[in-house]
Amino acid sequence: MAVAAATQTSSPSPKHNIEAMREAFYSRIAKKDMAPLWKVMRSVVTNEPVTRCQPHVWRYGDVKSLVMESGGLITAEEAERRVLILENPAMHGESRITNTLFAGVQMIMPGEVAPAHRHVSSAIRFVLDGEGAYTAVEGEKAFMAPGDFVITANWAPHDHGNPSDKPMLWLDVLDFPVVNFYEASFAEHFDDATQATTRKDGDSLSFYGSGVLPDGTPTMNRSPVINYTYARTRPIIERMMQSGDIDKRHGARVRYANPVTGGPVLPTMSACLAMLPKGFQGEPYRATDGTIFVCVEGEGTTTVDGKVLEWGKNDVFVVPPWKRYAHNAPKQSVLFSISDRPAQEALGIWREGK
Ligand code: GTQ
Ligand code: FE2
Repeated sequence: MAVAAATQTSSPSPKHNIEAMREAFYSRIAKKDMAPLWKVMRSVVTNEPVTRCQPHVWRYGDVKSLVMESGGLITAEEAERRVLILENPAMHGESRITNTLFAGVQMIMPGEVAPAHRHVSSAIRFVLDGEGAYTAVEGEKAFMAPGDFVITANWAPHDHGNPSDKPMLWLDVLDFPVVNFYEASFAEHFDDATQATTRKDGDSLSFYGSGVLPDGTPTMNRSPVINYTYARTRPIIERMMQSGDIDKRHGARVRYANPVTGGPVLPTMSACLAMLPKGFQGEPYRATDGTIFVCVEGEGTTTVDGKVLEWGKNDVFVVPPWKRYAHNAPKQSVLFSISDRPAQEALGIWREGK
């Protein structure tokens, strides 16, 4: 006691004093562009994933009428791409649905052309409405129908057109938040609005997606198949379901694969198609990849982190990284999904859990 009292007299507040010394030190090192790690350690090396991304659903009724309305305001040619961005409610103005992925709904009206360009960002398109519009990718036209899944790989030239008599709408998902995070974006705009198509329509699917490969096909980190049609994929999940091959969390699910390697269709994004049987009550699941779902058929709910998202045909919903979710389907339903899982796996950071 006497010692403490003596200390206090000689130095009124050693605690205050050390704090003041630390603060003075922090200001001095800030001038030399340095900062103490110990002040931020727990927030930069977090024990669990931290995300600003919120679970959310975009109902197709709203999306379709607003996208149609945008058709009266701007042409595809003027807009370059007439797309309404699906912005995560917690990230307005950041052009993203999760921290790593962009999503938007694009419309091409009859007779319109969206001019040819290419960029480092990879894209997937998932067709929601219309039939007979095409996307020309790497010299091949892929005519699209609802439920079709089309990829545009890194630096692949692409333009879209609609020779049909109905508007076509699709969901675009691109990885440009990732490309921009690395500050590695390039793009090129071609003088000709449409690219010369050098291959026959459907060549990529018949060459690479038929159980054979042109001899000497090199290994590649993106799929050589451009269009994965619903007509070919749906019967597979239906047969899986009939034979009882149903995952307790995901339903009867296939993963779209690169036929050369068995790996994901793109190095940054992977996609799945799942059928949920009538009355499905999925077990809870979580993983570090933020996932975008589209309801292709049926209706149901997905409970994400305690929040119930209701979905029906063509609704889009997002599940943030590491948030626990479980699907419920009172009717037989089909869900398409896309996420940044391959990018995380390539870096060795992807995890899943219950
Ligand atoms: O269709 O090429 O939604 O380049 C965003 C960027 C679509 C496209 C988007 C794009 C495209
Ligand atoms: Fe593009």
